[in-house]
Amino acid sequence: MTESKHFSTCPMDCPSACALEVTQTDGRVTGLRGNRDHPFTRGVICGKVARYVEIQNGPRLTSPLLRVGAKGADHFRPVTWEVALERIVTELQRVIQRSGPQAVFAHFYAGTMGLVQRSAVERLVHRAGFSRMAPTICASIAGAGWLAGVGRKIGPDPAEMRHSDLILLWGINAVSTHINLMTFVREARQQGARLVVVDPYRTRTARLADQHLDPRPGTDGALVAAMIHVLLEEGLSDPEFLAERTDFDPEVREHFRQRSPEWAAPITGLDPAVIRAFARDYGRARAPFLKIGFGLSRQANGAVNLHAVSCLPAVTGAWRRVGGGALLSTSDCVRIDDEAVLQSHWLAQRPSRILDMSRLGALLTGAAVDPPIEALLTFSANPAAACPDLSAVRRGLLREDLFTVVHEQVMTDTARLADVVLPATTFLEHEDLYKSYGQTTLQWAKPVVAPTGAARCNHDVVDAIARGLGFDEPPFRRSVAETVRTVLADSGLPPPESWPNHPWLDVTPSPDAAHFRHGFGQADGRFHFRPGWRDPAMPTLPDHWPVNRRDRADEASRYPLDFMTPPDHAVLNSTFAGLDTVQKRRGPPVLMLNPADAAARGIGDGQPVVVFNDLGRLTLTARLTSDVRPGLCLCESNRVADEFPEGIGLNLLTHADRTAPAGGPAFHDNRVEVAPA
Ligand SMILES: Nc1nc2c(c(=O)[nH]1)N[C@H]1C(S)=C(S)[C@@H](COP(=O)(O)OP(=O)(O)OC[C@H]3O[C@@H](n4cnc5c(=O)[nH]c(N)nc54)[C@H](O)[C@@H]3O)O[C@H]1N2
Ligand SMILES: Nc1nc2c(c(=O)[nH]1)N[C@H]1C(S)=C(S)[C@@H](COP(=O)(O)OP(=O)(O)OC[C@H]3O[C@@H](n4cnc5c(=O)[nH]c(N)nc54)[C@H](O)[C@@H]3O)O[C@H]1N2
Ligand code: SF4
Ligand SMILES: [Mo]
Repeated sequence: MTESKHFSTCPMDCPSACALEVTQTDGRVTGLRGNRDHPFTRGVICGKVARYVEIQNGPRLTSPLLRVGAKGADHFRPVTWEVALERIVTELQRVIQRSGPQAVFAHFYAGTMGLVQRSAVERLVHRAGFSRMAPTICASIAGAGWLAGVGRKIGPDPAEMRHSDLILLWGINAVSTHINLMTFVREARQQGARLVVVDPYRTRTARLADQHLDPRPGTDGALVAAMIHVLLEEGLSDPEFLAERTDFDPEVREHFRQRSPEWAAPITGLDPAVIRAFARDYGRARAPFLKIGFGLSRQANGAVNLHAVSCLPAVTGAWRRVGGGALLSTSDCVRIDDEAVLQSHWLAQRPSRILDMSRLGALLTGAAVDPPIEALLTFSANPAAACPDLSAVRRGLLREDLFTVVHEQVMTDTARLADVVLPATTFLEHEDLYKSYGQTTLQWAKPVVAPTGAARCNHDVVDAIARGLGFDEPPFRRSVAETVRTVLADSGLPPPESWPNHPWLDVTPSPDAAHFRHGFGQADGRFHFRPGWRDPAMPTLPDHWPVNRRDRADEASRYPLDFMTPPDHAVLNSTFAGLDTVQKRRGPPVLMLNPADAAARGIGDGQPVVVFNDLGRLTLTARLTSDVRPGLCLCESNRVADEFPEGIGLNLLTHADRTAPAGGPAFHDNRVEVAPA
């Protein structure tokens, strides 16, 4: 028996981007653990990835597959890569000849966050003139909200929390979604800091907090406006910071003067005294660290709310202090030039249309799409689970005239509906570079084991399809290793072997940069209370913007309950959802419902219920709990279609409406009615 240890990086779409230590025994991966030397990972990884061997050595796709029989019948036959590629090339050429290259659409996301693998398909899109994709499924609403005020996606290093006396986790369920952050929260609490969680339901994170505030979903703008009202009225603001470092002026002051806690109370469902006390706690804290999550942005008014929350440290000048300020994302800590991956220069010759990935259902089924999508290439994504308005997505994927290719590691809800399924390597089988949106290192990971079966990485599959289509340029003939080196060189970064902390590179911004001491990321260097939304319907100042499902008269009355679909603890998006062990441990999907709402409907604990709205109906098991307030119910997401009697996933009940200002689904902004099944 030969055993060896290897460095790697978790490739999941998770802000932690953990540095891993992987054990390999006789050519197989036998264990994964957190790297103890990495400054953010500190030896801790989540329970999900700790069991990654169940995927790595589990029911993987090992060979290309061709569909046999009707779509969705789930019959495939294994073929060689040659046969699969020939089929793909023939079908794509047929579509291109008939309807032009824009009839081909590549839908890809963050199954791997690796810089080289994740975006590989874009160079084929650019060269061939396929339809381009607006990557809105996750971070576009939050990003817009943050950039409107702060202007740049950096902020204080979570390691600063130990200097903070108040930690706010706002719209983030870090215990489930960003476990390593909790290491720093724990350290701060040992030094005496208080922890407050703002989340509409009592999450695992909220349970740990000194205080949990549970505003109704989509009302953070109102809560913050009232907090700022109190901060200004009670002398808890920093007038010098406001005058010198922000666009604050008498008009802004007058706006907040009209937003009292009494005004916000009926909107948020919080007691005015609670809002007032919370504002005072924030205003009196010396160095409050505000960690903002993505969850609060997944609302129709999410960008407005997120911008509002980001205003708090600008009012009190908390940015000035070590341990104070706010952090959404660290993604601008390092500037990566990935033109070697993307080859976007080809766009100049063939600028193609841009389609919104979150509206895949409408794109595949709508009459207004011209030319219609006739071929779909899916990489590192599982739209038949992750996209909103699933019934439209599913109808689209079932179109007999749609040619679908899915490149995957495991059989997923999307792969089941494909014409050709291609086996993909895992991060333990291919090389890549990883930046992070929650910590401040760049990492490099090499393969630990050989590919499983005939699996190939995204980079190689894209290049093989491109060459089959006759694109023979050098960018389609480079190895992954060469591309990694070119990306680093183009970004002005040294090759990985020379990184002092090999295999990671510290890209932590200076404290001055992280606290914007030389100016915020706006042209005028100031923090903007005026978000300057280009969409004239959006409020000009931080406010409650009543455009959510609850605010639509027709829907609010027919569907009396707010309904959210936040991520499950044990599953990351759809990764791990297919494992038997996970499904057994989780049991069937559960609807969390307040006992008062259950009583009004004659629903008992553990009883099957139907949850429905205009989009569809799903059967779940009721769990009566005061973890949700009256009027709110929710189902933690990330299930496979087979776990529901209806054979379709939770996103059946979520809307795909384009959210202002830049698109993106409002996954937690739904209305439903619930009845005994
Ligand atoms: N276990 C697990 N971890 C994950 C993932 C997963 O699926 N499972 N997904 C990964 C990905 S892709 C991402 S983007 C991150 C996301 O991780 P987070 O940033 O934590 O975002 P979410 O989990 O979507 O939502 C966080 C919380 O926001 C709350 N929320 C919903 N609406 C509102 C609101 O209007 N106001 C406020 N204040 N809160 C609200 C939800 O109840 C939820 O508890 O997690 C990553 N990590
Ligand atoms: N209801 C509801 N829906 C949601 C959310 C929610 O909170 N609620 N969250 C949303 C969010 S934040 C996000 S980011 C999206 C995620 O949406 P997606 O990114 O579409 O969902 P994933 O489940 O992460 O799918 C990634 C797939 O990529 C595969 N994969 C992993 N690595 C590789 C690789 O190297 N190559 C290839 N070819 N495949 C690979 C995995 O096996 C997995 O099946 O879901 C969104 N959907
Ligand atoms: S999913 Fe997140 S917390 Fe878990 S190992 Fe990966 S990066 Fe770390
Ligand atoms: Mo995400």
